[in-house]
Amino acid sequence: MNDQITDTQWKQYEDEGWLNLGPILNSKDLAALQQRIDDIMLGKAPVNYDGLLMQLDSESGKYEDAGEQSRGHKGATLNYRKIQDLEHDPLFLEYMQRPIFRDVCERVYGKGVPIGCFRAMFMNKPARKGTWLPWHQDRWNFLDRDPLLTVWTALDPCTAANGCVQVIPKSHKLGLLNPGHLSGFLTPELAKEHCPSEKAVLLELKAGEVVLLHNWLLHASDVNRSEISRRGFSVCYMDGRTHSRKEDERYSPIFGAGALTPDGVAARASAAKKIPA
Ligand SMILES: O=C(O)CCC(=O)C(=O)O
Repeated sequence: MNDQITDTQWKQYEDEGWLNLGPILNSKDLAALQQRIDDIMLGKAPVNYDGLLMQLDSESGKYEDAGEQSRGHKGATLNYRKIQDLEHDPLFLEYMQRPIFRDVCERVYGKGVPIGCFRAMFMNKPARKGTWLPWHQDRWNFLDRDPLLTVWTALDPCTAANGCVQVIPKSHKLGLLNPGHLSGFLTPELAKEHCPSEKAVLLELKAGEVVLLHNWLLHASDVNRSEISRRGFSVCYMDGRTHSRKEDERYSPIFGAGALTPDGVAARASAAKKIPA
């Protein structure tokens, strides 16, 4: 298992805007996270469902047909597209707080800078389903500074057939192309200009492997044309001093003073309502 990042790898990340860190989860830890996310989807996990943003997948494969993104369980099915706020699950939090990710955060944001979580989300392409996610950069116009780092972990083997993430290398150096995230998919003209298929690199990964993505790197992902689900866990680490113009937004501290702890999270989850009605 890889538990450190080298200066050579870091230079590659800075040049290309992405880096395959290789295997980070051993088979036991991988199996535990796979089981936990399936249990969450099936309504069997000891989590506070009212604290999780959950979205069902689309039936048509079109992004605009995906279910509403809102808090709470939406039925016992593996056909979820997205589940967010997973830092409130002790297993996922423990994984997010591994020393290798602290090291990467220090390289991005500087030593001693508190690190928060902009989002910790499960991104799923159920077998023979999934939704085309158009080309975009990860940027949100209500923050006073951009989060810069996403750590994407394969919970299944990810291939062209099941809708692996694809990227345009070095595109993080193009500056900011889309004005905001939610309406921020590239226009068809910009996608044609910057994301021709011959430039796209498919991030095919083994289960348990991790890629680092610069948040300005153009990325997309296709539908799943296979029988194998494509489960991924995507964590966007931010400078903990970031301010949001949205009054009700709070970001969980992950590294530094006041950071969440797996025990604290587990205790809060067990005090809250667990199993959905
Ligand atoms: O998992 C995917 O298909 C896309 C993920 C993504 O856009 C992200 O992690 O920012």
